[in-house]
Amino acid sequence: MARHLITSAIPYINGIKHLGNLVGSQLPADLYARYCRARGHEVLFLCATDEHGTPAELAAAKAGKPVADYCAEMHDVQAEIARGFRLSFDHFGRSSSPQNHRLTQHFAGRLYEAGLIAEVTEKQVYSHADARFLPDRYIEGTCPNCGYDKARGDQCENCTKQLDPTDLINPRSAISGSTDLEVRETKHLYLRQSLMRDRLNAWIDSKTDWPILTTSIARKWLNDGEGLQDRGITRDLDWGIPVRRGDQDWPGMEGKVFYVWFDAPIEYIACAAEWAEAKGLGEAAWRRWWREDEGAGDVRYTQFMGKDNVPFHTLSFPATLMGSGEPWKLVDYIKSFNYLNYDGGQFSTSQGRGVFMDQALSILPADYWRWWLLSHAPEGSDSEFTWENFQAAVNKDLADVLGNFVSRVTKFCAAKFGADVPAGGSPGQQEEALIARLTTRIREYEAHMEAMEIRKSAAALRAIWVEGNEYLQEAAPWSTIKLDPDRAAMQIRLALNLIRLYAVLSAPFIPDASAAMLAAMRTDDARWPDDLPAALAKLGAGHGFEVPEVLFAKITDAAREDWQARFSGHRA
Ligand code: B3M
Ligand code: ZN
Repeated sequence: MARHLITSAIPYINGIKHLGNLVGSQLPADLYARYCRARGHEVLFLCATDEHGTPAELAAAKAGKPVADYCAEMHDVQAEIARGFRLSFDHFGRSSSPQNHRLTQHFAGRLYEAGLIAEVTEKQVYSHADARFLPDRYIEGTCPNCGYDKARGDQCENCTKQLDPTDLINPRSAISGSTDLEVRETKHLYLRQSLMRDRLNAWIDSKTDWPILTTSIARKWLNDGEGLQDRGITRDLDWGIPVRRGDQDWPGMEGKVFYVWFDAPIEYIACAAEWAEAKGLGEAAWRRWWREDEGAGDVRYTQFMGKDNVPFHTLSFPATLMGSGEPWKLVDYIKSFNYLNYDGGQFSTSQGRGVFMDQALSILPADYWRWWLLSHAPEGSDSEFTWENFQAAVNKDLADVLGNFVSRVTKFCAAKFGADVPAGGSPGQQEEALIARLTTRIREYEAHMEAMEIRKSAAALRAIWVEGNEYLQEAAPWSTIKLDPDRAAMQIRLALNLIRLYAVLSAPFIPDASAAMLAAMRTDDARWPDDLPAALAKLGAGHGFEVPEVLFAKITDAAREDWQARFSGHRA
């Protein structure tokens, strides 16, 4: 038994995530958390909403709501969808929590004392009408290069030229349209990551077991071009965590907040504190997951994220933790993902192209999506969602292979032997051979799950389901029953036990179907099959069972075509 701390990248608060986002962090994290729990480990699985930054402010303004209210509402919306997908977070927190305010200010104070924060005076555009500084991309004007009149302060979309806001002709605020702008001096804090380059390098070098995708991104930022850049960690915004050093004011930083990417990873820690509070546990309860000196020495910490988030988790966040000089738990393994594309293009949040999490649940139950997404996780390279492929996988893997097995076995037994597990007969060579094959396959499945090889795990699980079908085909209890009813009873008893076994093994992928299978077998014994022969004898003669409702309905061509048209773009 080990202790696993598991976090998924925390989704931005503004808007609902698409399936590509889901498969790149929350869903595989859930798979792993469920697996670790099933193997008897102690697990703390955390996620939260990432609530600060300009996008949150602007989305709230667009919705005509105070930003705090907007975030509270959207947090509940995301929490509800996460429940819909059966994401088994121990806590779904909020980066705007008081715990995160305290911890973020604490880290800033420690980094300052360690000489790792620089105060830099910069020139920035201030809008009188909006009463705020404008980030570069919220200033619009005419491009000096091509004359395009909607160029942004950071780049012209038309000719792709990189710009400074002061390059723009007739600059105006993208928020209010006001041209009453002024360049003002303002002070910002920089995290001096460059001073930690050697430490970070050595740390990344020590991670020889990490996926190449993770380490190659980290090395690129550490060593390429100008190397590790110091990063601005403050912004001139109203909404966010006020800049303080621990519990003291920070002279010259009044009215400023920390940059969203500074406080977001700290929420992984704060979320544990929120969890402890919600559970009525004390400080020690969460610190034993996060402080090496308070019990986290034996914790294994795994993070899940899309590749775009890797630099922040391999460099900036570790720099924050190491730089504090305190024994905070550093990540042990980062599982990162490529992108999932949608039907010949990209998922697009702005164009509403692709399937978003709420829409997905409105057309099919969570397990259908979980199975397809996990079995096609973009691990080695980008992967693509197509409706044809989705339809084929659901119909074949879930309906034909697994669903059909469950329905054939239970229906046949109910018709020929009644509503209890039948008595009689004893296993022979065929059964021994099956058990030997299954044992090998289960060990394979476990090895892939432990290595977080998600596609391989799905393939191994499917192969375990196939074994059941092949056994049934070979054993043919519908024929055996005519000559040797005892032997048929033994075969069907084994097959009913396979249903329970499949429920246990499949739960990390398809938790609802797994629960339905256990319920049909009238058991809640979901112990992992460390001893397979024993696991396959759990449901003994006389144990009642039910014929379950159809586990997985097939997707028709008509439904597929309808969805294909509906999700091609321009979400209503
Ligand atoms: N919120 C990006 C995203 O939602 C960002 C991740 C933060 S992880 C600390 O994909
Ligand atoms: Zn231009």
